[in-house]
Amino acid sequence: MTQFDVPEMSCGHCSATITKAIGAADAGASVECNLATHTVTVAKALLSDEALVATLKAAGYAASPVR
Ligand SMILES: [Cu+2]
Repeated sequence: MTQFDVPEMSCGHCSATITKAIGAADAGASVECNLATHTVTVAKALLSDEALVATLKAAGYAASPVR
């Protein structure tokens, strides 16, 4: 499980776009978006953290893993 900082995620539309983008790239992943903290938690992903960051970037959101 990895948590990503996604500063530009600010509303339900953003979280829906992000959830859909990750779902399209990795159908088995579970995605939880927290609008209050601007974080996205991805569990059960087959993709690497780097690939998930690239997926979020392609969807229009800069992201970085939280360590
Ligand atoms: Cu939004």
